[in-house]
Amino acid sequence: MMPRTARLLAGLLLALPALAVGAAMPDDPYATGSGAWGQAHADQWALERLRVYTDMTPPPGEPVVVAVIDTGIDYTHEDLAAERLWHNPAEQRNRRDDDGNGYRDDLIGWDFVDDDPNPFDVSGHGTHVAGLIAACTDNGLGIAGVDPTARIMTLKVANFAGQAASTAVAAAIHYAVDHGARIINLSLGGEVITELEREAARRAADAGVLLVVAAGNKGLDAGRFGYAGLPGALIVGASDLEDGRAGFSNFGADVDLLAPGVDVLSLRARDTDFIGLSGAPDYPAGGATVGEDAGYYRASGTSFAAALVSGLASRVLAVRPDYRADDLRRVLLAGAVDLDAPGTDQTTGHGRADLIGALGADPKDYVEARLTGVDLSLDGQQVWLAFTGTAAGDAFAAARLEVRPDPEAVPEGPPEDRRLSRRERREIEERLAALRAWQPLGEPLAEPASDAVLARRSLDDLLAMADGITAWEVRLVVDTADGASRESRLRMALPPPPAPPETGDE
Ligand SMILES: [Ca+2]
Ligand SMILES: [Ca+2]
Ligand SMILES: [Ca+2]
Ligand SMILES: [Ca+2]
Repeated sequence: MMPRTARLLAGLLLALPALAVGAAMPDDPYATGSGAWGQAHADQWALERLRVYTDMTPPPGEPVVVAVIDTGIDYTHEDLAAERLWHNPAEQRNRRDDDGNGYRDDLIGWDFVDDDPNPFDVSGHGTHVAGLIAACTDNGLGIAGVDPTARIMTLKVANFAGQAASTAVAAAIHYAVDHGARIINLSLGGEVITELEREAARRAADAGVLLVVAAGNKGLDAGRFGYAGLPGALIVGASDLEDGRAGFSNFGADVDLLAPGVDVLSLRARDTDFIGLSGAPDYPAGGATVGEDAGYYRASGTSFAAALVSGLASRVLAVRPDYRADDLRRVLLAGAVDLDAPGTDQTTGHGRADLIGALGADPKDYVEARLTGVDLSLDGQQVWLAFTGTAAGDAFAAARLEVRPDPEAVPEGPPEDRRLSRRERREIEERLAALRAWQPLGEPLAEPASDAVLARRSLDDLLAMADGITAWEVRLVVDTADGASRESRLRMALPPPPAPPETGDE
């Protein structure tokens, strides 16, 4: 009979099949190298940071199909061989539409720009994205991909300049859903989304397909930009080498998580230089090209952060094929490494993506604590603040909202003033300590709430709490069924109190 501890250990190892395997670095030179373009960091620092190398054992399940809706792919690249591509099993090259799906000879996907079966990449953007997800790995050549077993479905919607028609994007999403993609990567710009695209995204969500979307590179609140508004989408911003938000990355309550998006190395499509094409100032032609054969390329942007998360999602799904899109989203968020303010915040969302965290998270043991904003309304002379967000999940037990003045706005101690008595100093110290403490904002929540008003408070009330300090911090704390808690924080500036009515004296 096995000793009890050994049995327990065996049970634990069985429960964690993906974590129990030792690390083995792939033999691709850039996977282990550094300084390939004179930089101080690892060539594939992004994969290292996501802890992709911790377990390179091929997952046991079926390859996951990831649709890349982008500028196409250079399928002749030697580090992205044919076996990394999705092939339409019901189609043959015979100028007929064998599977009757409306697309003739769509062997590996479709070119929605020219409406033909050849989605070749003349820009380079789509190839860079695809390489991050599924470049040939452990083949002694170039880079490693995040999920070496994934298959890329190539759906070309953007021309050489990266412009895409909304009809093409919508059609591509439908194609991906119809042909078995489990993940869709959408790393496109564009500020307006159409109802057609929204409908397609809803259909993808209903079909259990995870839509991974780049937050955008304007350094602004993502909520105001196009594809971040698609229903059900997982919105990815970019992090930098120091695990902070990259300055160009959009942010805000809509950003779900970050992934590395600065100086990210991937494949270069033949004869392309998309940074040069974008008209970036001070960029010398070919400056981002890497390797003796110029087959690789480094670039920064939320596009590549999104691609890394698509690869991560694919890798998780390969290990856990029974996960629904919702489960996948939950473990990616719960498994992220918390950055910036504790819990979900406006700068980094749930934090930076992490493979081991995602594989270790349980989608059933999930709670969401997420403050999304503060809405102001005027009722007579009284200004009201409504705090909105989500406090929900299977493991939800209770939730509470709390506020305090921004600790940086609260003085460290009493002023250096000889006239203050000992008693006066003590009183000031007590008052400052009270200001630093969290104070409840309304009644605790006994029931979960999604995208709802979680608490309401008058401006006068808040101003009275803080001696005229207008920089505030709000936090939502959700207690879980197992006694743990998750939180979300939001910084806000209180508006000035409404001006008194004009008296006509002045
Ligand atoms: Ca066809
Ligand atoms: Ca055919
Ligand atoms: Ca390789
Ligand atoms: Ca955080």
